Amino acid sequence: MTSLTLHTHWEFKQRDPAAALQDDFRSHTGWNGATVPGTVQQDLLQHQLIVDPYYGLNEREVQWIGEADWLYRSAFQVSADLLEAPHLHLTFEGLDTISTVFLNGQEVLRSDNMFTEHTLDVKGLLLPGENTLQVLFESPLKVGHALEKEGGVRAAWNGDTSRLYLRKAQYHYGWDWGPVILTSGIWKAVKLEAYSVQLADVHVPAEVTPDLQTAFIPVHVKLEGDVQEAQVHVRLLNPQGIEVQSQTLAAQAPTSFLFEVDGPQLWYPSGRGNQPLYTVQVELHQHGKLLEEKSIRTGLRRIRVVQEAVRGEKGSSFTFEVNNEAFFVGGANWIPEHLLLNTVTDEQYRARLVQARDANMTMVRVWGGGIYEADVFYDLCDELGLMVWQDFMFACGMYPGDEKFRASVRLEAEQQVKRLRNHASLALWCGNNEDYQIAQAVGAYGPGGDESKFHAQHIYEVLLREVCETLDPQTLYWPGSPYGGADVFDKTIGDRHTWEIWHGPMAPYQEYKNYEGRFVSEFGLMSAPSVEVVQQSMPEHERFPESETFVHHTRALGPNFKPDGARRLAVYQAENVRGHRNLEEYVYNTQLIQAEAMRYAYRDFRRRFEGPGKYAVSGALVWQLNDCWPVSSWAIIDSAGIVKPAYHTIKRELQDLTVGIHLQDGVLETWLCSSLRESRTLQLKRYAYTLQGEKVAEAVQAVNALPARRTDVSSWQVSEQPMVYFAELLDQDEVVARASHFPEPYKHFDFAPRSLKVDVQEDGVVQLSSDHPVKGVWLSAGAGVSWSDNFLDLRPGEVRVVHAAGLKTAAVRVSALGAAEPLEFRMLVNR
Ligand code: BMA
Repeated sequence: MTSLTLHTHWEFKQRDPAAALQDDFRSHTGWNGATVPGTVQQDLLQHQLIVDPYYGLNEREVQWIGEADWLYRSAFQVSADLLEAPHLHLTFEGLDTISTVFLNGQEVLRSDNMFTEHTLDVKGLLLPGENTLQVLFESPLKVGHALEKEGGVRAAWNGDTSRLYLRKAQYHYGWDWGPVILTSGIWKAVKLEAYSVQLADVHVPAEVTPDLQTAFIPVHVKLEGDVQEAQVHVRLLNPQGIEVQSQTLAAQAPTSFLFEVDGPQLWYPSGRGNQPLYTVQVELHQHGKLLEEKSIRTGLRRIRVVQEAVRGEKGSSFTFEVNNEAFFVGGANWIPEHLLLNTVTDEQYRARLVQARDANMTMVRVWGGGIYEADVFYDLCDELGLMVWQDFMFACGMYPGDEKFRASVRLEAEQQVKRLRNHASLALWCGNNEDYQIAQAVGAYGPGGDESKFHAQHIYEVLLREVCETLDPQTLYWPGSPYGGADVFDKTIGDRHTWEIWHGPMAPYQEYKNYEGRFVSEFGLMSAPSVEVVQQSMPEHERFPESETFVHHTRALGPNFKPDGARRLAVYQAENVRGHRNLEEYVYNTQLIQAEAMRYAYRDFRRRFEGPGKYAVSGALVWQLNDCWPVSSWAIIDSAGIVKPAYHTIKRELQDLTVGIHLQDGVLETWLCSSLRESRTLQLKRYAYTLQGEKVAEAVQAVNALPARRTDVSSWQVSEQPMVYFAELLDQDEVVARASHFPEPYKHFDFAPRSLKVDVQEDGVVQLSSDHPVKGVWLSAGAGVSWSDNFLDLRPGEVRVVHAAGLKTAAVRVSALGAAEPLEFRMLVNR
């Protein structure tokens, strides 16, 4: 097979509505070099024809681009030899979005779905020598509005409502954490393929027997073209790269092989074991010649979602089991890393997913308002041991359900399921994001709801289920997120989005335990991005929280869908901390509140993973891991890749062993959580200190942490006075987990870090200590530095040691609750 990518010599220009289309394509003026794959916005930026939409208020200046039509053209050479090939196919892997393609002036394709690939038979259309491609992209907004005029306005949360009619990444229309940038362009590869016969698809539905002793690895090969005298040769390589089995078959379509592996090397989520990946190599031969080869990586694992009774409670669990082991799944929701998707590098994907893995996460949810992610994303999840909860691309809207729309969705779903189904990391398919929730809000779902108004219900409950059960029967299909139970807020069945905190009634973040679900697939609290991001994205005179620019970079929508992030942030601050005195303190305060909220959330949700028969809460995915532009948002990593304090809080709460304390009616409830496979005998130390740092009580005892569950420890009677409590869990004298309780609300107390000492040593070792309790010590030394631990609560007299990988400067900036400005500590040289 010959495969040529057609990515060079592309040009683009804005469509001139006054000119006839072909005249416009042939015109000599207005063209600029285009990047393919890419988008108009990326090219305009590259040619410095627009301002950076991410800076200041610039987003407003670039809206015209999404309202215009755009032309792309290129010429490519085809040799006479190539034309001889029996089959010639032209493939567009992705067109964004309303597009018409002309080959040598003849219309060959119309596409209105960004998520589908199109393969065209162009035999007979290609010419020897020069050929031309022309692509018209119509304004998604104009087309969407026309469709909306015809079909009626449908309810949507976030973005222009016309988005519901178009199969285009929904966050391009603006979201409560992202700008409006309606891209157009050839956003995925364009290829010309010449062949007699080709490997059209390889499906490897590997399966591990319930006793984990054997794995069956079927390999289904689909060929296209003239299969006479073709042979398919399939090899299985073990994770060490050694061929363990091979088979050859004469090609009929379809061709199936079966490998059987005794004692398979099992794939585990990160932290629970390794991620060995087997490789299936498929070679296609004809007349003794190798025509094509494909390599598929596969992981051997048994993933199940167990829904069983929860002892003494209503409903059922929602527990992921991998290789027969149930464990608490901690993770995060993923949004696209950028609006200009082609600017996201493989390194950026890796960096972000490594951050997730390093935070002890085992799952990422690819959220339905973004995209079916790039292949590299899933490859990395396979390698890093991150399970993927994969939404279909529908979010927060009452989508249409007519025949035409359904046909487009079916094609999209079939292609995406085929593309992703071989990945070891793929753990669950999910119909949509919050479409049941909005349906319930408009009276089309839930108790008393009129489901005849829920036009897309058939897509979620029949169409997508059918596609998944036919093409990927091993992976659970779940109709929506959230879904399950009497209504979308049901705490006892299925997954749940907990937004009573932040959205809705704006409940205090200390109350996460009142808003649990069997699997909490969303919850979160907003904070500002790092000071670095503020500096990079706003002019100096606008770098304060109340400025127009700052508010522009703080979306979040209120009940009337007006941006109200700044207002909600202000309420949570007013309830918990004293007013900020400068930008640094504002950033610190909002990030502290987010981190504290995530501490409550993860600790209280995990506390309910109580053991076999009582998996009351089996997972928690924070909204959201990452950002796509400089913004105040729920992200725990900002758009520069700088982690916020909440990142470290979550990382700690997802360790194999944790200790939890909770002050309730004069007693300090204490418990342990373990993800280990066996019981572990540990030492528990508890302390009480005055705010001034005087130790008033201390207790030490041996405890036994039961495997993969919570273990309760006897409570501690405590004083009426506001005290600071610390708990430390020790394994052979080493502290493996900590918890602390500072009196709340924090604003009533003076926690200023008066006696804080920070010693910056060589090799990135930093020692911290204090004579009195200090809350939330945040160390920073610029982007690129990764701290072994951060956002620390200091117990008086204790010396804490942390490591800063990549520390290049001698100075570390240190913030803490109550400090007006970060203190700077320098390394003492020549001491
Ligand atoms: C969720 C998500 C997004 C949204 C987030 C924050 O429910 O699904 O739609 O960005 O809340 O409001």
